Amino acid sequence: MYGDLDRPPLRADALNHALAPDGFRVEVLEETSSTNAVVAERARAGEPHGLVVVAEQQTAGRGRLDRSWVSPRRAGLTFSVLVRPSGPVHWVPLLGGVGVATALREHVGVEAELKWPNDVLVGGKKVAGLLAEAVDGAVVLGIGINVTTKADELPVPEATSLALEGATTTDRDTVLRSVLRGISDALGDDARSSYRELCSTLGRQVRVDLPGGESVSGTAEAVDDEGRLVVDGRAYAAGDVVHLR
Ligand code: BT5
Repeated sequence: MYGDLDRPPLRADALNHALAPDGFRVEVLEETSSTNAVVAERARAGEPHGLVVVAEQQTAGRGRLDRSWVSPRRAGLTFSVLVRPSGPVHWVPLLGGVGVATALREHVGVEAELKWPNDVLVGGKKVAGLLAEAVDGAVVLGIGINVTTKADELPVPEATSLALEGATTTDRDTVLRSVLRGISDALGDDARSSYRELCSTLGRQVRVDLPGGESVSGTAEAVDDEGRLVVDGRAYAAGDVVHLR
């Protein structure tokens, strides 16, 4: 087991001080069900852009569809950002992924890439996942990143953590600061071309498992203006991608 010394708590005051110039207000909760649920509630109540709620532990962390996100207390970062986009909402989750992947590459020393729609992979394994939910014109961008998680703590064999991939830092304050700044830059610059560069799905043979239960296989050719994945000429708005080769 990791003791408290190995997994220190986040420092809310320092985070707020560092991130206020970037327009973020950070709240750290010791435990909650799901940070997406907390931020969605605040969005409905009219909270402005820039709220970030981080939980040291989630008891009901969510993935897409009815899946869950599982992470031991303080082993990772689990947080949600309230985004009130000035442009089209379709690209917000994809640009969020660009922010995460760019920050991990530039400040954390891992070769992060994106699997459509927005899994963050290192060495082909998932180090982070994003879940975007639309709430009254706002987007709640939920992000889970495995930081010091050990192999036997990861829920699935296709997962990894920054520590396991030889990151130059596993200090969660540092990683969170870099990632939030990365997200702010990616949203501000409308970094669609960066998405296409970082997305290792493009140009590959893939299988897309569609929400209805069907699957299609083919070449992932493009991501269109609505953020959909184009496979052999047909665009798909949702689904789980398997990279075949
Ligand atoms: C995602 O869903 O990858 C989106 C995950 C978003 C989590 C954040 S944490 C903060 C915020 N609050 C929330 O409640 N959620 C967001 P999806 O693509 O559906 O992947 C879920 C699948 O990934 C699961 O079914 C597992 O197979 C796997 N998984 C679960 N926990 C994982 C972990 N820690 N690392 C890697 N894979 C994981």
